[in-house]
Amino acid sequence: TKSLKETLQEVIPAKQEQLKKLKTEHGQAVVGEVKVENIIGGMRGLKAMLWDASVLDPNEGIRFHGLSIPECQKVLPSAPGGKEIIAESMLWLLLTGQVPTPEQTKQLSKELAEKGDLPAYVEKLIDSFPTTLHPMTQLGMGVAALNHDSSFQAAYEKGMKKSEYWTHTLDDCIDLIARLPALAARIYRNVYKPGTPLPAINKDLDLVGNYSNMLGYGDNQSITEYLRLYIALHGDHEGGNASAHTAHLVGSTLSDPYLSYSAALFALAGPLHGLANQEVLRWQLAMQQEIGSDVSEENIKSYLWKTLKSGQVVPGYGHGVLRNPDPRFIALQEFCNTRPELKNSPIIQLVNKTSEVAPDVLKEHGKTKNPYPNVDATSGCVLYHYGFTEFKYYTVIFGVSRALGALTQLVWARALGLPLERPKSYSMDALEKLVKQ
Ligand code: FAM
Repeated sequence: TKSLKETLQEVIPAKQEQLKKLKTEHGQAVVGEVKVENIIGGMRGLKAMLWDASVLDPNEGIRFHGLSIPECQKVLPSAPGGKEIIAESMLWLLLTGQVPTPEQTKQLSKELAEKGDLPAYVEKLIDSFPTTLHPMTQLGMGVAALNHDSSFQAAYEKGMKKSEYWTHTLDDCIDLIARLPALAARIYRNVYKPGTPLPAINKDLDLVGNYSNMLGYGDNQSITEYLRLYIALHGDHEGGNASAHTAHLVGSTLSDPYLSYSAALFALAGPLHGLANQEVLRWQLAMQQEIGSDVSEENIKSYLWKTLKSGQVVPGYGHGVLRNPDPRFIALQEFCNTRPELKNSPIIQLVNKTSEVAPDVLKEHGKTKNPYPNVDATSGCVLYHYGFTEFKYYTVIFGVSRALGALTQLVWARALGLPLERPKSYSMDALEKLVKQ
């Protein structure tokens, strides 16, 4: 059985060759135009980044190395005794472009569990934070502090060859992914369950199985399976989203993976990005309180209008790229539909009903280019149903997940020798001058 590193060693030369060919044969080909509105509009729609592991089609949604979410659910190995995709099999697919065997997945689980303990100084750092510090701030700081042990940084200082960048990047990325559950669970325990003992990492469990266990949900197979699915599905969403892009940008300066991913986490902490799942829950609960048990279309509609008229966005709806219901939302809905306790849960029923009513209201409102639910329209509400009600923590789970894709790309950026990212900016005066020419 080939290890992850051996598999990567095999696939990298062909990709390096592909890039070289693309550059020499098509380097001057034009893929689009840049309008002033793109420059003003947050570069929306510009085809300007290389990101190999996943591509987001506006209508169809995400594909990981060409595989749709239902296809991934069919072919990617799950945890022993489980049914859902696990982080290890998604990570393997993202990194190598290949579907791992159950044996390879298990081997990777074992490697991650063995590397999963936090260094004592990071435990101390996390324990020193006030419990009122937002969990995402704590996570970002903890991840940055892990760079104390960066293999990439140490090798760079000694003077490594460019061809060795990726192996050290991979070592750091695997170490970081391995340690995320212990870090994220420690934050949860400190903030929400102070004084309760944190279970040790179980070497026979997968990454998310351990995470769930350390959070205190290890006995609940249903929530553990949900976390596995959620974390695998959220792993990557091409390169232009704020967190992935931040990791890529910071990594391009040859900052190590810990610093790069910590920067990404602070982008994820914004309400228009990763914080949306906590916002959705807050908003759905306020709706539930206002409309009470009469979950009629009319009541939901008028609550939606109330939100819009007060100048707020409807959280969980719209997307920078997608123009259809998010297939990740659909996959989570299907997870709920196959479990009676979730199907009958009042909050899930409200989410489902809202997803039927909101698109027409948002179309009538006429602003958003995508009136359909994104993944966060339901992700936090499922956790809430399970009694996992500390919604300020939800983005941390997203942060554990997004590491899979953002860190994959760091490995590839170094393997492909991608340069420092440096787009050209203009002042308004300079732009005016440019368009008048
Ligand atoms: N409710 C009300 N208005 C909305 C809206 C929504 N859900 N989504 C977009 N709009 C507005 C938007 O504010 C903008 O208004 P202005 O012209 O007044 O600035 C207009 O519609 C055009 O926006 P767009 O081009 O359709 O969307 P953007 O690409 O600018 O923004 C989002 C994309 C996701 C930031 C935006 O749809 C939004 O704010 N959604 C609600 C928050 C949310 O659910 N974020 C989670 C995104 C998620 F996928 C993730 O990162 N996890």
